[in-house]
Amino acid sequence: MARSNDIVELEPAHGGAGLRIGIVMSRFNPEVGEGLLASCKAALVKEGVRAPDIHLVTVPGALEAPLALQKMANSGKYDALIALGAVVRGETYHFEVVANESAKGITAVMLDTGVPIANGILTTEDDDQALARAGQKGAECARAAIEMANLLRKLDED
Ligand code: INI
Repeated sequence: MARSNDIVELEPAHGGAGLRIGIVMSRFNPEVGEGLLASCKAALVKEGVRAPDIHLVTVPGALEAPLALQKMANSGKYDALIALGAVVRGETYHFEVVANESAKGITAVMLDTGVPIANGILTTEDDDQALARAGQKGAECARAAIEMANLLRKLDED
């Protein structure tokens, strides 16, 4: 726990046992979404989250993710949430709008509700880039969600 004589550090905790995790996945890029979901789910279970404690909802696109996340955060049922999806520049003339507004919305929900949200909405130039990143990003979000849920619990206890 102690890093040195004069400061006290709360160590990151990576165990997921007992945590309830909500996932909101955009269906806009189904192949990328499924890749993100598979790696995310595998990493959550590997860290000890029980499958029945992982709840998935899907939304049409990344712009709808913040509202679903807000509803889930306000329900009080989840220790952390995860947003999954992709915004691909080659597929939209309003790439910046979708990418920026979805990220802004997700951050706003997290700060307004106090429920951690791992943002796994990829922003890429094309589908190939998104598919290549999906495996890593899904697992990264799972680990970030668990770590932040555990951190908030520790800070509550502190
Ligand atoms: N939604 C995405 O999740 N990814 C995209 O790449 C995308 N593009 O390309 O436009 C996208 N658009 C849909 C948007 O999220 C909303 O669903 C739509 O505007 C209706 O509100």
